[in-house]
Amino acid sequence: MNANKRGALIVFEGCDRCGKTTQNRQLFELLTGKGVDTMQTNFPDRSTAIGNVINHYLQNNQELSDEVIHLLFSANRWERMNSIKKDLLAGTTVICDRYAYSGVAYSVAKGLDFNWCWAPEIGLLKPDAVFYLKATPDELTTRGNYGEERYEKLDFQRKVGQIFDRFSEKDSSYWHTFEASKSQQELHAQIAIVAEKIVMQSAEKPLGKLA
Ligand code: NYM
Repeated sequence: MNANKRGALIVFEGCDRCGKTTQNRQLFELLTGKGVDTMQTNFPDRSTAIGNVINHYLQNNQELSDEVIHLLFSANRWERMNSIKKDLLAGTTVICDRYAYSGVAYSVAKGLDFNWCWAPEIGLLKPDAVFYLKATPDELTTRGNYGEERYEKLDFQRKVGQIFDRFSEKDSSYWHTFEASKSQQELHAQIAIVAEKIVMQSAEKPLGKLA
C-alpha cells in the first residue's frame, strides 16, 4: 500500500459467541492475501496491566463495582490508542474485535446510564466501519463452552443486543449489520465485499474521533 495512504480501522461488534473472532481472522487472511497491510487486535487487550485486572474480573476471580470495571475497559482502549493510530497512519489496516460499543452495551445492560458510559469513550479513534454480527442470543447458547465467562447469560445478552441495535440505528452511516446465523462462508463473503470498499475509501480520509 502507498505509504501516504492510511489504513482503515474496522471493528467487529456483537454479543458473546456471535462469530466475531472467526470473521475477524478470515477477513485478516483475505486482506493480507490481497496485499493489504493488515493487523488484528482485540479489546479487552488482556496483555496489559489493566487488561490483567479485566481478565481476573471476567473469569470471576475478582469483584469490582460496575463503574470501576467500565472505566478500566475504557482505559484499556486509551492505553492502546497511540500505537493503533501510528499503525493506521503508517498504512496498516487494523481489524479490531470489540471496541467502545461493547464497553457501553455491557455496562448499560447492567443498568448504568448510557451517556455516563459513553463519556470516557469520547476522543478515541472513530472506526471507519463497524461490522455488527447480529444474532438472536437464544441461538448462541448452544455454542461451545457457553456460560463459562461472566455475562454469558441469556437475559443479559438480550439486553446487550438491544444496545448494539440502538447503535446500529443511531450510527447507521458507518455501522453495517450482518446476520450472524448465516454460514461462516456466506458471512465472510458479505463482509469481504464491504471491507474492501472501506479500505479503499478510508485511505483518502482523515482519521476521525468518537464524539
Ligand atoms: N466487554 C468487552 C465489556 O464488558 N466491556 C468492554 O469494553 C469490552 C471490550 O468482555 N463478554 C466484555 C464483553 C465480553 C468480555 O470479551 C470479553 P471477549 O471478546 O469475549 O474476549
